[in-house]
Amino acid sequence: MAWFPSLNQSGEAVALVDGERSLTYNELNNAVMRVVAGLLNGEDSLKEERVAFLYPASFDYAALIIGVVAAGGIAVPLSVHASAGELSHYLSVAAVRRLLLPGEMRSEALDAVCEALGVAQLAVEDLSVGEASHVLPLAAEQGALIVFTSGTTGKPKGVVHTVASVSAMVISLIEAWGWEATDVIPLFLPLHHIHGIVNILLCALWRGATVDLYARFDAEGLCHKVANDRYSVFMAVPTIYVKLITYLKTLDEAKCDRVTEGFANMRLNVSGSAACPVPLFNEWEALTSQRFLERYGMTELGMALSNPYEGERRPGHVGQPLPGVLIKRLSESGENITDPATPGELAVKSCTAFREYWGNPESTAKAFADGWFLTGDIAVIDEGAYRILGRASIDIIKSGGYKLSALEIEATLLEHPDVDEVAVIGLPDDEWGEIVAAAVVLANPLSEDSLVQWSRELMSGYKIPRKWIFTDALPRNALGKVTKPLLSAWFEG
Ligand code: MLC
Ligand code: AMP
Repeated sequence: MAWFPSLNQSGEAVALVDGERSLTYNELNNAVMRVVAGLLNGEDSLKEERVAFLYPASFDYAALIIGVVAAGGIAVPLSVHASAGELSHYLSVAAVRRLLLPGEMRSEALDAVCEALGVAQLAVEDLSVGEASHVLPLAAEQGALIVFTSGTTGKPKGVVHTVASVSAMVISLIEAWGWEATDVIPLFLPLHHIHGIVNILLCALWRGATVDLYARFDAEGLCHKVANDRYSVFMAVPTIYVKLITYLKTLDEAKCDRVTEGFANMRLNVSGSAACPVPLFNEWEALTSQRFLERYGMTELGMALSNPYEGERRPGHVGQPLPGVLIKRLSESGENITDPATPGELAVKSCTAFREYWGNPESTAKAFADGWFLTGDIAVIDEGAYRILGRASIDIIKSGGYKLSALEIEATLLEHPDVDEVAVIGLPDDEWGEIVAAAVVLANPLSEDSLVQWSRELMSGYKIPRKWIFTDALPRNALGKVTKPLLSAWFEG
């Protein structure tokens, strides 16, 4: 199986740019080969060893994500914003033995986690620079990538993609969205999720295009480059487009015009990972004359539905199944819905679908019905284009493109000795899509601030509720279950 043909074919073309530094495909190939030889250390395959890494967007990150797979391992890119507790969960679920990270990512808390789990920490430079090993060819079904995702139960699960499913995702999007070797794209999305990893980094590098790396989303720096016509393609979550519009409004007219022209001159602006509100679609078009290509995807599936690259892109709709994707819609009782206007849960079969949740056969089995992956997303079909209405579960929250589990946040907050009961919900929000809100019953007096500070030690900042209500009792039904739909009204006003 040819893994990353561009490494040998794109030669002196620039693969990656990080500030003032750039890396050609030849140099990337050498870096990948060093990772392969260093990890293998004389063996011929890592045999699906899960090699985790905690690198920000960097040349090392790119060499690792390609190199671990080339060496027969499973790449486990971890969030650089994760708490030590979250990292402990990821490392133990994936039974990781080696964690690669730069010195600045090391901490006492992480040292303790790694010691407890028997995980060796090393930097890319620490890998031995032995002779290039004889590497076994990759099999289509071997694992390539584990990405953690939240679900409706328990802590995040490790979604295993194979060499075949990752290759299929990349090849399908390159074809569908017209990637060219001349493309230049900025990458500011987190690199522990499919959007940043596959749709941007791997697609661009596979095609021999150029990726500008950003440590984080930076509207000013990005718009400066956009104004200089640096980019041909732009991909982001809706929240980022909202933030860009807010930033544009701070500029004087001439500067703003230059930036919007820069967007207008691109060949493609993609929105995804969360619903793009129609007013946002229209505002972006009015500013930049770009009609977003909105698409729908999921960690377990890669991209499933997409508006056309050429053809009508309808606001509020996510288009049609990508080639190789089969979709049906199911009723609550699992029956096939044929009436396009009747809402149904999307069930998907695709060559881009994941293999399993690592070490969790029970959840893997539950995720499918007769071989169809159950997405939990409800949709209708309007004149041939799918429209996502929402999710079947109230316990999944999408905030700024991150999928968050209300139950996981509740379980964490309940660890506080002064918290007796808690219910977490998502509230609609113009900028973030949804924001996290918590209603809490306290056992002992506790301030919101101290609860927030305490939470920071245990969870990533983006999971921490933005709105809090402290109450004597949560609304419950006759069975004692919290009636979450009633809770939203508590936060109004
Ligand atoms: C950051 N914060 C968030 C947040 N992101 N809070 C809620 N939701 C979020 N998404 C909080 C931080 O914890 C911090 O809080 C404060 O906001 C400022 O942090 P920041 O890092 O400066 O924010 P910013 O850079 O503006 O980040 C916003 C963002 C980021 C939109 C750039 O959220 C982001 O990159 N989102 C993309 C996620 C993504 O790639 N999803 C794809 C999943 S794959 P405090 O309190 O610490 O100050 C998928 C499949 C598919 O869904 O279809 O693509
Ligand atoms: P994740 O598990 O982080 O990959 O998130 C996948 C979820 O994001 C999907 O199940 C949808 O709920 C949501 N999603 C992704 N793209 C879109 C979109 N274009 N419109 C609405 N929801 C989306």
